[in-house]
Order: sequence, then C-alpha cells, then structure tokens
Amino acid sequence: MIPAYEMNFDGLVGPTHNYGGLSYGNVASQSNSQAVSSPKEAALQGLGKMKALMDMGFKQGVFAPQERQDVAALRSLGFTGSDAEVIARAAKEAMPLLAACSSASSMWTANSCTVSPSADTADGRVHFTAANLNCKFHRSIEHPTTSRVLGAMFANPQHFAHHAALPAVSQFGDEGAANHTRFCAGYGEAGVEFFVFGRSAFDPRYPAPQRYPARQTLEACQAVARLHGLSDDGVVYAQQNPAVIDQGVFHNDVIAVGNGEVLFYHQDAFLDTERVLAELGDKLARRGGRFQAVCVPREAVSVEDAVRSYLFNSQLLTRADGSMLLIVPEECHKNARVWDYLQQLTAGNGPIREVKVFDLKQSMQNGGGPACLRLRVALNETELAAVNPGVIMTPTLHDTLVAWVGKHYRDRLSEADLADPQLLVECRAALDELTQILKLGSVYPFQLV
Ligand code: SUG
Repeated sequence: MIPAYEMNFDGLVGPTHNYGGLSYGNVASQSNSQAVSSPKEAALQGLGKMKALMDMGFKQGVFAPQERQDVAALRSLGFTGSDAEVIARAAKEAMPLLAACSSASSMWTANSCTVSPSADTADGRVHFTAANLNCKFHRSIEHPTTSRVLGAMFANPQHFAHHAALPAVSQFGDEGAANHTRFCAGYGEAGVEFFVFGRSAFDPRYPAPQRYPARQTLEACQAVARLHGLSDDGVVYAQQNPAVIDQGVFHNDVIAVGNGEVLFYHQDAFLDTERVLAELGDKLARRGGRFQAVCVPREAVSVEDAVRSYLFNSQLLTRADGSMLLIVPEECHKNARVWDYLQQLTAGNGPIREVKVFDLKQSMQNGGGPACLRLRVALNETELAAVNPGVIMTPTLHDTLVAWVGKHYRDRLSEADLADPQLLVECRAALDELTQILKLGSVYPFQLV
C-alpha cells in the first residue's frame, strides 16, 4: 500500500483580523465584541503553531486568507462609488455590515470545506465541498474565494475533485469539516466518515436547540456524502445534543475530536450516544479498525468549562510510535479542572499520551482554537506529490511569511480603523505579494478584474 499521511492546512490569519461580535451563539465572539485586536500577533501565533508541528515531524500546509474588506459584498448591499467611498458610506450608515465584510474569519479553515480522502470515495479521488457557511452573513461570503484557493492548492483533476458549496439556504446549512470526523485504521485505508448535524430541515424527529442556531443540517451532511461518492457502510450520522448548542457549542469540534481509531468526546456531546458509538464501532471494524471512545464525564469537565477552555477544539495527532498527542490552547492550562483532567488522561494507559499547549489567544477570543485553525487532508504519497508545493510549510516558507506579516500587518485594529480607506490598500498589497509567495496565481477578486 502507498504510504499515506494526514496533512494539516492552517489558515494564515488575514490582515483585517478584528473582533466584530458577529457570531451569535459563539460565546467568545459575543463577549469580545469590539475589543481591540492585533492582526500581527494573531498571524504570528498561527505561524508559530504551524512551525512547531512541522518541527515535530507532522506534515503542515498553509491556507491563504481572503480579500477583505469585501467591497463587492458591500456593493451587492447597495453601497456605491469608488472603493474608498463604498467603505466610507458603509462605515457611516451600517457599521455592522462593514465589520462583517472586514472579518478575517476564513482563518478557521476547519470551516472551509469537507474533505473525503481517496480511499473512501467511489472514484478514488480526494473530494472537497466548499462550505456555504450560510448561518452567518460574514461567513457566507467566504466560499467563492475558498473554492478558488482550494482549486489552486489541489489543482490536479486526476487526484482532486472539487464541488461548489451547497445551495445557500438554511435547509442546507453547512459548516464543513468542523462537523466532520474520519476514523480509520490507517490514513490510506478506507475509513468511516462521521457527520454531526444540529437539526434537520425536514424531519421533525430531530429536536432543534431553543436558544442558539444549529448551523449544520442533516440534509447538508447527506448531500456532501452523496457528492463525495461515499458508501453507506462508510458513513455515520449523529445529532449534536441541542442542549449543548444552547450552551455555546456552535460546532461539533467544540465538544469532540477524533483521529485514527479514537474519538475523544464529552459525555453530553451527542443524542443517542450509545447507538452512535456502536455504529462507529461496527462500521470501523468492517474496515479493519478497532474503534476507541474516550469519554470525558461531565463530573470531570462541565460543558461550560469545555466551551471556555476549548479542550475539545484540540488537534489529536498520531505520533511516530502510534500513540497520540493533543494540541490544546493555553486556556486549557489556565482552567484547573481541565488541566487536572488532562494530567490524569495522559498518565493513564489510554491512547492519548501527551499534551502540548499553544498560545492562540487572538483567535481564541473570536471562538477559534487549534482545531478551527486547521483543515485536515489525508493524502497518499502520490496525491501529496500533486499538491501545489507553494503551500507546503518549510522552514524557509515560515521565515518568509513571518517577514511578510512584519512588513504588512498592523499591531492594532479597532472598529474605527475599519473605516480607514488605507486598510484596503494595505491588504491588497499584502495579498498580491502572498499569492506570489504561495504560488497560487490569481485567486482574489481584485486580481481577477
Ligand atoms: O464561525 N468566529 C467563528 C469561529 C469559528 C470556529 N471554527 C470552528 N469551531 N471550527 C464562527 O463563529 C467570529 C468573528 C467576529 O465576531 O469577529 C467568528 O466568525
């Protein structure tokens, strides 16, 4: 069998990173609304994580940010004139819309798309479906550029198949890989794809949350599975517990993470948990794997502590010796109950043996932890060789990107700064240079005119 790997493509934080308070149902986004951000620090924190994982021997890639501000989106809402006039008018008349069109939210690449590796798909190619992210306006404008960037990263049609985002209506609300996990005995072997939804558009048997929106629907999950050519015996669907959505678990990756044969999850994460675990176990066994569920009981870590610390928004990585490493944000270290739990977990004889802590505060304050910042793509060696080499992290690329951030990014950004017409000019200059560094060609609207 051809050797295969999991590769993490981390979102490079864009130069307009700010705290817009744009995500109702995401506790961190709401509580840090209008705090002053540091785009430079945010980008460097992200690059620090990418470098650390590369240095540990993991395959690491980088996913380019989007053009912001999105002047075309503002124009579609009726703001007219030159680009500078559009921004000035939006700032004066509708600051929330300017904030939405300035968001650097594409950094959370776990939401960019859903990926099915070639071992799972009917035509033997790696399939990508861009996520419509249609629950939030500021995120719903990401997918056209996401599709172009994915197309430039994974260009070879012999190995890679790309699907446009699902129809942008709430019945097909799709948040990408944040609600999708894949279990397998080995990255190159057929696996079991686990889709978690928050509600059904049509079927009243699935209770929706009361307070906060459920962003992902069952029907979206089923459509992605069909598009990717997955077989029924390689797919499991589960409903997220609506009670935890109402406590701020706006994506499944805020309450569970899986890798290889292991699911690390909170006791309250799902509805019908026993059925879900049994189905995962059976289906993985038929694909040669031995499913292991690591449940975190609510007595050890409450849902509130899970949401505050982002314990489950961690990266679960397989080390060379087959044991697993958990990459957690610093907020886990600061929470005594979570930290105690992690000490016990790694001291036991379960699969997770080590924890590493990263400072990702700039992203965390908008509700994005280590797992949100990365898109996982399982690739065999032949497919890996077909990835655009410009987006594969190397020590040289890391240093180039650190220098690029130093040259172009602001130290501070407040809501008032979004009205500065110079910001757009700076961002476009930065992104124009970036597409050359990453060898992406023309992917941004300002490059396509
Ligand atoms: O969609 N926050 C993002 C965070 C996404 C986290 N991703 C995963 N869990 N995979 C969201 O809610 C906040 C932007 C602001 O308020 O400025 C924001 O979009």
